[in-house]
Amino acid sequence: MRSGFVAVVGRPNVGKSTLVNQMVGTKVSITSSRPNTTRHRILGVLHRPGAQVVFVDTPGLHRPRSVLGERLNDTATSALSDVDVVLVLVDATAPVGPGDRLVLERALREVRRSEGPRLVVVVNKIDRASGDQVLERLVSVKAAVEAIAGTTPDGPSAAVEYFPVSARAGGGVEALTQHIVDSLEEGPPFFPDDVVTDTPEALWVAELVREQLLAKTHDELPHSICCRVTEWEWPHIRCEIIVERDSQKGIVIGKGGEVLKSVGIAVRATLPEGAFLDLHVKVEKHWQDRVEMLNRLGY
Ligand SMILES: Nc1nc2c(ncn2[C@@H]2O[C@H](COP(=O)(O)OP(=O)(O)OP(=O)(O)O)[C@@H](O)[C@H]2O)c(=O)[nH]1
Ligand SMILES: [Mg+2]
Repeated sequence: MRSGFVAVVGRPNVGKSTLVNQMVGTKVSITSSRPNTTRHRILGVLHRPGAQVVFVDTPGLHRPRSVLGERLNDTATSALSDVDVVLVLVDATAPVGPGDRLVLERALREVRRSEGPRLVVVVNKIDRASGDQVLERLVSVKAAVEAIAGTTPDGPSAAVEYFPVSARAGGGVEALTQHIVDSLEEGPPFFPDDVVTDTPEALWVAELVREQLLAKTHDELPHSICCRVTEWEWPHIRCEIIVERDSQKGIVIGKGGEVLKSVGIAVRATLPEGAFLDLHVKVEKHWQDRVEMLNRLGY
């Protein structure tokens, strides 16, 4: 039996959660076109004959503008320790920039430690880039790795591997997954065969509500939303949607309650039949910068 932990890190929005879902074969992490969608360390367990891979999805590393942002970065950075492989994702549709270099620096800091993880760099979204662009990203991300780690034959950059993939369409993902499985060492499974994640049910429902809200609202709102389940007495689930301002409350509810209603319908469709989802919107001024609030919300 081979087994191991694989941390997936990168700037916000590069497709980390989409890739983890694709590799695991089940949706374990919510995704959206907005940056900073993932706010927790989310596990996704891949079961293969003779192998188990535990992927660790992380919040996108970014320049924080709130205490929440700092905590998200801490969550992502701390996921790098005690893993066997670090997957750094970059986006094929954008040039390799300072945000990517910061991620590579953090990853290489771990890789350099003795018994540190191996580094695999993944160029994602190749379905939206030309062949020339993909090639340019592969070359420039390799140059960035070498600029940070040096080019000595037995140095950390010599062992880094590069994979172009489309996390959304699936292209290249099997080659990457197989490479990871083959590179793991002998070890016991960490989870039973039928377990794909350790996310508690209540947190998952709150995440599904937030995912729908991210898809259905605009502007600055996505960053201001937090969801949490406050009551779970099956089939009755009460989920609170926290926003920062009174004006945002109206947007989340929608004209005649239409936004909230469509969110409820979409989430209920993914839950076992009979679920009764009660959504409440609440204003908590500046919750993203209030330490005691963040503690209570589990960030
Ligand atoms: N075209 C294309 N879009 C992709 C691909 N992978 C992800 N996306 C899209 O990119 C957006 C961000 O994807 P996520 O998986 O949420 O990105 P993330 O890196 O987890 O983002 P954060 O959690 O905010 O850090 C979504 O709209 C995805 O559908 C891909 O391979 N091709
Ligand atoms: Mg994510």
